[in-house]
Amino acid sequence: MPTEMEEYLFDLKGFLVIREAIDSAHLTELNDLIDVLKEVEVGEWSGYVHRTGPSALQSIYEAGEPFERLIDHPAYIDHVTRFVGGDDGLFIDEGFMTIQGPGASGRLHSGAHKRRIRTQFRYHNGQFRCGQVNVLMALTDIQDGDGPTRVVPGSHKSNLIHPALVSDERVFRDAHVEGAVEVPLKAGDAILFVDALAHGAGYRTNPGERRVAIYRYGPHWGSNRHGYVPSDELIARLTPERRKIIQPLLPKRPPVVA
Ligand SMILES: O=C(O)CCC(=O)C(=O)O
Ligand SMILES: [Fe+2]
Repeated sequence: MPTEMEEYLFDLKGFLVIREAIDSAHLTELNDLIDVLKEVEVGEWSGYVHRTGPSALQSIYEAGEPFERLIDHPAYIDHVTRFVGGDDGLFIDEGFMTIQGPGASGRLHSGAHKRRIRTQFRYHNGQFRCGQVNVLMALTDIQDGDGPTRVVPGSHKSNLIHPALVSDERVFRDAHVEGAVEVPLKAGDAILFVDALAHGAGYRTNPGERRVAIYRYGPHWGSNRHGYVPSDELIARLTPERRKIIQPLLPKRPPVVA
């Protein structure tokens, strides 16, 4: 479970950094799988993994056992459970990864002013009830110049839109954004944040690749953000604990009449 201090800081800032969440042997297994998957053409599938753009691979938990281990990794799963709250368990509504080379950047987006239900931050009666808690895992070092994730601490409770977002949601690229901080990570570290937090990837100036896996957790009654369904093979081989997070409810159909 998160410590009292972690809960205080998550409530205050909207994010936490978990150092050395993934060990180096596991990182090697993940990166070896990615080396193969990055050859998939944009728009094509490798099994149930979908390459949706130059940088994105969707349903990455279908890519093999090393990615399945990330579904309920002991380094963060109790934190996620506490911050999503409720008693009926979790659901991953999007599990993907991105690969970003030199010149890539992410725009600043989100912020509590939107009052979105799906991504909301909520705390009531001693319980967190966040609609979407993201675990962003660094699979490579993401230090100065590598495009560290930037966040606006506290913006998960903001009432006003960040002034830099009003006219252009792409301002985050290279300029300093008032109130934002970079979160440098070593490979294996993770940042956990409620999606209502204003955030975005930084601007990569260095050569090489920035690789992150992102699993978004919400309450068990959610639905996949893009409509992806898990493969029968994945459902069959997952541990019961992991299966419940990928498919919390068994699809119910009338019996097939012969
Ligand atoms: O890659 C990043 O640093 C940001 C990703 C992002 O926007 C998200 O996880 O919602
Ligand atoms: Fe985001």
